[in-house]
Amino acid sequence: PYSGHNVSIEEESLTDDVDPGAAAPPLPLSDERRWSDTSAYARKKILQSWIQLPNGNWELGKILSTSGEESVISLPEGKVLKVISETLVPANPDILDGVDDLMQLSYLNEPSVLYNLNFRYNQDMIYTKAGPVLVAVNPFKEVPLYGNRYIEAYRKRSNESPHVYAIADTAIREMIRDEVNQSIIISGESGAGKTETAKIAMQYLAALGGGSGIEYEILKTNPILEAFGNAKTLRNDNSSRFGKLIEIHFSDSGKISGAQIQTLVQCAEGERSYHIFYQLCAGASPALREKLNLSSAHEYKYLGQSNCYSVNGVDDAERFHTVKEALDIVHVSQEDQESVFAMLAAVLWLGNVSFTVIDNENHVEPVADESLSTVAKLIGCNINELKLTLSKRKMRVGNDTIVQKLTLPQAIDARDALAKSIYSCLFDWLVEQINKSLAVGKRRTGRSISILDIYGFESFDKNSFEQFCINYANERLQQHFNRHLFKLEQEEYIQDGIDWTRVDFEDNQDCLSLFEKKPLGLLSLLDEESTFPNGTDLTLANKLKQHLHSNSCFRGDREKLFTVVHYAGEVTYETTGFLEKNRDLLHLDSIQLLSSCTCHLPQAFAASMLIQSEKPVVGPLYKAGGADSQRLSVATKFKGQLFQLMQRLGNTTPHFIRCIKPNNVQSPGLYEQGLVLQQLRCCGVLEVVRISRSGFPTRVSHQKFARRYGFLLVDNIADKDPLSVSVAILHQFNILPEMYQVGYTKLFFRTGQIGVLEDTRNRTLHGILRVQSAFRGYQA
Ligand code: AD9
Ligand code: MG
Repeated sequence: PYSGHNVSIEEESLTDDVDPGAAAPPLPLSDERRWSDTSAYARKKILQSWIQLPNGNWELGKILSTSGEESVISLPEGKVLKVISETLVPANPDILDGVDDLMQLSYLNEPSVLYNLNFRYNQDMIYTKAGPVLVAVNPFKEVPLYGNRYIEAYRKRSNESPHVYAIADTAIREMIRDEVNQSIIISGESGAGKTETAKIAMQYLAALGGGSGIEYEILKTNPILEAFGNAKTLRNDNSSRFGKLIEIHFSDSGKISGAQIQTLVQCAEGERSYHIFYQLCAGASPALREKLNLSSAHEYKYLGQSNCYSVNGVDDAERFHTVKEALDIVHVSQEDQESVFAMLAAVLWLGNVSFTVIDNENHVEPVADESLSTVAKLIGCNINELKLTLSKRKMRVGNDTIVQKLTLPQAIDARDALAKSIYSCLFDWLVEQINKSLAVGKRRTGRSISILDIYGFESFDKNSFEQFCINYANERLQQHFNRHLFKLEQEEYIQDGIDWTRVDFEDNQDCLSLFEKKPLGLLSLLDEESTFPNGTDLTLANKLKQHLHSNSCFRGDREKLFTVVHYAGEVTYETTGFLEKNRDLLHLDSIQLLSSCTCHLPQAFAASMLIQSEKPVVGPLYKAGGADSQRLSVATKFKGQLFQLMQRLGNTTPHFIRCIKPNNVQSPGLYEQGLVLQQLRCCGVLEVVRISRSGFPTRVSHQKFARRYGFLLVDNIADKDPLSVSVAILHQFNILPEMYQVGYTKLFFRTGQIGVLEDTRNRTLHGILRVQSAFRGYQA
């Protein structure tokens, strides 16, 4: 889009003034025109324009002249360029700089949105509305926007700038007013600020609904879940490895009465392991160390894999005490806490278990050292049983049970699968304890506000199983979003009897069906291939292509690649690792070992693993074991949790927050256009504003409208009903028919239209005031 050649034109000194009258022209009706309104250049009305530089960034230029197909523009550094007019994208007049709702922009194109967010970001205004959605750009530093003073201002509505507090406030009000449960749905990339945003929203709810003391317990779940569920990654020092929905209950009197947490597994490897391991190693008391036979973090193989033992600015020992206090507050007993720490130590020691080769077929056996004996002691099992579990596998073939000896890689897999399972059961168990502590009890009369903190849509150069799962979840959330926004909106128009030539309502049901259809959908086919012992990444890819090639949301690419047409764009996935990540590698022998333990946690874990097996989805390792030994695949478990989550969200009024990460280096003040743009596209922010504006987003009841503008009418209106008054006003001010619709109870306007009337009203009022004061002056 960049013609690239400088032309020799003398620099002209251009005045900066822009005709403010042209600032908010009536919106063109067609969306296409609003996106790239080049016709405006033809009319030579636009003075400023965006030009895309070869590096992809947009720069603001002044249009010096336009002739034929070419325009001459000057850039800020004084460079003058000749470009093809069509490649220019109109810029908004300066008076629209930094508007707090993107809907107010006259030209709603990508560079204008980027610029507006950047303009605000530079002034620490990290929140901006995009129609009904709140956009939050991560400041990566403390910004003075929080705390009691701000909470009070938003409660009183004396501060109206966009904020998480404002969203939380609206949720509370709508919950009370409409008697409908609410949800705040937060999404964004890793490191974009979802978890912080969720905490800020909780802070507001706790401040307004507090009083019983339970709000304090609810806030304390954060340090616990972060310790056990977060880890340092390259993208975020405190990256959540799980998705979370917290449902906060309110009593009839508007006070918080309890909460429920639901989690969603998100499989991904961190750079460091979960924070709690380092915290335990750094902060355990001498007595606890002794009891758990605990060493320092450096001694454990699971913690040393990345050589990253500390996080900048974080004191792990101190954090350990915070977590213990929080556990006290949510009523996890001392005894249970000790069991939890014992499980953590068991996992660490398990990672140190090593193997020796015992025959010439490379079969192995664990070395009977301190690691092995400590694990046995900590989980309360017989050391020989443990040894057997880590070196052999029982399989049933027909009616016979055969025992297979494990080779080194198999034994390592078995060991790691056991450690991972213990940890994930421990996490689930903790959430269960927290839920018990925060439970509202049976008499649940009030309403709730749920906060969802979950990964947003992801599209990288290479996309794997993790992106596959998370994008599927986002597809579901998007449907919820669409349906809420557009269907409800449409219903309102229809209810009010207005002519609703349907705004293109984008439904992503086709893409969801591609994932969910049985037996020929992505998830079913993946599970099926995972059960075949000979299934490979390539056979999976071929199977998908074979069965889905005619689906319009699917495209088979070369070798292991396939593409899904998501709502936020196409994503190409590579099946490498899909089967392995989808299979649950835990042996039945390991579950049996846990159920034989004398300690209560491992027993509880084994029981919960077996409950999972009720709806069998086979993995290759269990196929021989009969139905009772079959366990859920990772994708199926994910889908189940997602359905539960959607069920909870189903009957709520959603409020959306999209978090944006302005740079990849977690540093303040740095705003990378390309990175931001890609996220805006993924989270549908641009689309939302476009669609909202293509409808009639401003609504005013006839009564209110007549009351506000009736006095402007030239004709006498004393005996007229509000609807007639409304229509008379519209006619007198020549509001174009395509700019409004008259409903039974309300008027519906396109964006910006009401502003025209407001201006007239203000001017008239001003006039009246001037006349009045002149009159008073005359009297004096
Ligand atoms: V992940 O998907 O869990 O990897 P999140 O949750 O999106 O990610 P998180 O909330 O953890 O990101 O934010 C990352 C870091 O950004 C935080 O640790 C803070 O240092 C920083 N951050 C985020 N939001 C704010 C804020 N409102 N004010 C100040 C912030 N710092
Ligand atoms: Mg997070």
